[in-house]
Amino acid sequence: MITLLDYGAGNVRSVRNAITRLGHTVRDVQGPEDILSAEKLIFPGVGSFGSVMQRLHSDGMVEPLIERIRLNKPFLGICVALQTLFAGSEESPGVAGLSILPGQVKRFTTRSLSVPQIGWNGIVLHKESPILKDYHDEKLYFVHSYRASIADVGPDWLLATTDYGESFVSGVEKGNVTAFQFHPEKSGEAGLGILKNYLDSQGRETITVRQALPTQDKKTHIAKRIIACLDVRTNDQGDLVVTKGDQYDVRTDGEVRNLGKPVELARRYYEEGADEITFLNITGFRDFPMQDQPMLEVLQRTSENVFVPLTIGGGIREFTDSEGRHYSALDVAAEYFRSGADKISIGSDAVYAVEDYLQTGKKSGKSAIEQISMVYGAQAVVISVDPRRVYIHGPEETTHNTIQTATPGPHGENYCWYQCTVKGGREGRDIDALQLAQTCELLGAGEILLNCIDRDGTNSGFDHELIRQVRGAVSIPVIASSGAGSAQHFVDVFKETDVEAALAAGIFHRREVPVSEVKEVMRRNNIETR
Ligand code: 1PR
Repeated sequence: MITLLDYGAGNVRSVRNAITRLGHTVRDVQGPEDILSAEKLIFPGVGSFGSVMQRLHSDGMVEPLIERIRLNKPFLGICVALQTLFAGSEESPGVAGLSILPGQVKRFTTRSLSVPQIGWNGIVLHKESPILKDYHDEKLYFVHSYRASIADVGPDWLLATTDYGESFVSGVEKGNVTAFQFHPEKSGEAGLGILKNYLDSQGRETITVRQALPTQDKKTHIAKRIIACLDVRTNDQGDLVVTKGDQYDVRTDGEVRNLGKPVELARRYYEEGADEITFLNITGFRDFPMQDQPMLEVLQRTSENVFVPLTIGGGIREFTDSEGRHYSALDVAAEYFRSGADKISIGSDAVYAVEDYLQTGKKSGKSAIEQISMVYGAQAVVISVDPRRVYIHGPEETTHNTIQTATPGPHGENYCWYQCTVKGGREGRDIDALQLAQTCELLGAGEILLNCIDRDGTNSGFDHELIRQVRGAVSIPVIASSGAGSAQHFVDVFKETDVEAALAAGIFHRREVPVSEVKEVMRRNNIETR
């Protein structure tokens, strides 16, 4: 019996599913007394440092947690839970942590790498740990903007470090108390193995100080992520299917293309080694997702078998239903997080939010981006950009950000700008991709999913010109999307641009290239991969 400290924020479903999958039963902490009486406790930290601490205080959990740790009772903290062990965090100035360890958790200061760190990175082990046994050479999934400093953690606690521009603490352990900055429940089979080690471990009565391991200046490297994307919609027969468009047109001879069932395909991609799965409800701009129960069910069922991050997009916006009931974008997102999503992706609504911002010059605080980012953190908010090239003869023809292009337009135009669209590419707006990405970052987005309508479904490779333009303008991670037709195209995009991840749909659905082959070719080309 495992006791879970779930205070109702974000996606704890995956932790639950992982524990159940490993054959254990989950019990929830009902009150402070359960913290002390639990045989084994898991504390998955979700949200900002301040919101976690506030919640622990209001539920009366702070004292029992400190006492549990003092008594050396089995404890596993994940992500922000590791950070709460410290005295405080730059993320929430003035808020005290559990203060088991001294010092402040700080924001990454690296300028050359995107923040948040999103992706699969390694760990350097500083002492043996029964919980990391067999898995310390694996890449594990991290998602965070703040990190604990090695200087604040003595040898009695320091378990693992990771490098992301700088070295930081990715694991602490003393006796039966362990905490990780990475997410074992999102780290595939390796993560499940780590959780199993914890679930099966026999707590030791006394704390034995383990000998430090030689680390020999080992460094870890973040992997470039490969993401499988499933565009989902109801076909004319009323079935929810994975479809795929050519430049966003998903019909052949008037019929919606049916490339498979969402839950089955997601599982296949997980087993082939996809680092992340994205679902896009491509008719979300007209259907209301809260009535779209099948989509929620797709997520719930997928998260039972898929232990890598899940993103869901389509229809994330505020809505008033036919009975006059109002749902904020936050309500919609919350429903998705509860169903197993780690990130939500916003398309059309982001364009409208940016138009508002550019008109008023002020943040309204009301946009979906701002609200969701405030509650769930920037790393949970992805912006899906759907741009299309507008060719021109010279930059003087537009006020938009232009590029000189190596693939000229139909009339020999050597320049273009990338026009953002809404409603699945049906309507062009007076905003370019660079403006959109930059403004969304300002509003609190944590990642950009950069599609390209001109390349979508063409198998002709990613649009490096677009990717370079946007990647160079933001400091959050960018996912290259649209046009992948071979494993080499992934190698090309990672060599030619600085993107953190690349996404594809058609080649995976049509079984032209499996995810495993993409990774094999990346490895052969010395591109860091999981
Ligand atoms: O506007 O917030 O409701 O979100 C709608 C979402 O649905 C957006 O993310 C938008 O990109 C997506 N979408 C809407 N219509 C379509 C369509 O195809 N008719 N799909 C659509 C866009 C997603 C791409 C695709 C890549 C890779 N497709 O990410 O997966 O281009 O494809 P490829 O590898 O086969 O070239 P909202």
